[in-house]
Amino acid sequence: MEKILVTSALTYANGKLHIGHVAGSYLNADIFVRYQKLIGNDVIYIGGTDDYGTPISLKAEEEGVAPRIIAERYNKSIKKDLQGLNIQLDNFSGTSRPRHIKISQDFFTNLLEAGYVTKKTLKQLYDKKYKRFLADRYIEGICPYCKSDGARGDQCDNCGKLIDAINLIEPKSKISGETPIIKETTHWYLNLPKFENELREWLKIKTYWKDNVRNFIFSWLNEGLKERAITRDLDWGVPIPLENTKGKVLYVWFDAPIGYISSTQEWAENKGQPDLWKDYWLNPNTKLIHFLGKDNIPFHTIIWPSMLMKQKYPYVLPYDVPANEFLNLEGQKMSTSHNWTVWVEDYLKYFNGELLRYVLAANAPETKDSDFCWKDFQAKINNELNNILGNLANRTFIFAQKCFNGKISKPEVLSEQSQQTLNEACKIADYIGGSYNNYQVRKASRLAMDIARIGNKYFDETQPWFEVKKSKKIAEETLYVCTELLRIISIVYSPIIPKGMKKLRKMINLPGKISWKDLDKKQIKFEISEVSQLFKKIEDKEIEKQLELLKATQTVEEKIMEHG
Ligand code: B3M
Ligand code: ZN
Repeated sequence: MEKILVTSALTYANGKLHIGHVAGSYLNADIFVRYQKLIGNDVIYIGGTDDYGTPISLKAEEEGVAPRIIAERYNKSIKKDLQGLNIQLDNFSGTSRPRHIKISQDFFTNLLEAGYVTKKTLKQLYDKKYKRFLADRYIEGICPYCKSDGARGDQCDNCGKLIDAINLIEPKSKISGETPIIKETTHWYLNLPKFENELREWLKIKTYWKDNVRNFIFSWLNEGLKERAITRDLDWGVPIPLENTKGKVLYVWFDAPIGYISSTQEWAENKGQPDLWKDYWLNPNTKLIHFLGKDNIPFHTIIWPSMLMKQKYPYVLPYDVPANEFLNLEGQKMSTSHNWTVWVEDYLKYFNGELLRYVLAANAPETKDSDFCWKDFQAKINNELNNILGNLANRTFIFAQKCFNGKISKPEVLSEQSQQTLNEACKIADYIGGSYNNYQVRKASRLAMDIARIGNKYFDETQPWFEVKKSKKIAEETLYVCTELLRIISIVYSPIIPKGMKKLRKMINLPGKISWKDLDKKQIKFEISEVSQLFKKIEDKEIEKQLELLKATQTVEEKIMEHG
């Protein structure tokens, strides 16, 4: 049995959950965790919100409330929307909770004492009108690398590069709109160059990491690591644990990943076993797996491991960092500031969470960016879930009820065709397991649907509606094989569409609790009951409605832009 600790990137608590978050790091992690549970591994799934940092304080200023109010509001809202999609984390915390402060400060102190943090006086951008240093997102300008407009003081969304705000071209303060002046301040820097050899050594054996992740890391390393400031002049954040440093806090990207640990500690405390977190974090055999979007790669593969290496506790280092690419919407880059996204809360007002799980899994941005579009959503639900999988269940079960009173038994001998069909399904089920294990959700989904395709083809070829008139036995054999395929599907598809598969199992009178090993337990008899439609079809007008809603938010947005 393996010990696995899975995390999803901590969502900034400055807004609601949208489909980009789901496709980027939540759904794929949830599917992976569900599979690991099915094969009997000891796995916990940890997450929460990233509560500090300028995204949250900016939002608070916009609304004229305290940052804590914003953080708590969105922590609740994100947690609820995740539940609506049946994404089951073992713990969902937030980095502004008290337990997180002490451990973050300890991380800082340990690095400082080990000689990996240095204090420096430097020049920074300062808003004269508001008498404030402009950290990270308080500043915008042109990216010094790719020259795209709207780059933030910490990172450019367009090229993904981390930026030192002072290098932005034509910087503007987000609070006053004015050009900032340059002023001296003091900050603490993490000496990344000093980690280079150790990092390279550690990364040497990570040959199994995804190509997109490895390419990113090595281009970073080859450009040469730079020292990075890990403190900021702000009042919202973890105060730095040194005398006379009022108004200085840890940089959000320093404390955020520590949130994975503090969330695990919270989980252990809630379980009444406060030391249980150590079983995962301090165990060299734990597989620590971070799911995240590609813009978070350098933080998790360079900065975070460096931080972990120099602690007093022997923390485990990331085993894998399966980063996803981005999800676009209707062919355009998703953007929350332009309201060009689908908010999960809104989605759930119209559709079942399972459908989104299915479509995002089938279309996961695993190796390259992918696109969510409503027409394709409808096509996938109607043509695949309904016309292939739903159809196989429907035709098999209705027939079984009509001609066999729902009772189907395994024939003593199976025809060669029947045997081959079952063998093929078992072989595919193995591949599906391998795909889940390799974070290949798209492939797993396609293969699982292939089993249903094979079932429909077999049903068509064996013509039970025709055979039943001559020999009930031959018709029963078809129904047996198809029900057996559906039983297999109910296991292999359960990480992606757990509720639908539970419903399917109920129709075949099989227990809701499953394990991957059940695949081998061939069923001798089936009793089919309570047949109903597995998934509902989506009408054109439902999709038109969504497209209208999307357009409406755009129109409002344009109006705001026009009238200021
Ligand atoms: N909050 C960035 C993001 O939401 C950041 C992730 C933190 S993971 C430790 O993409
Ligand atoms: Zn750029």
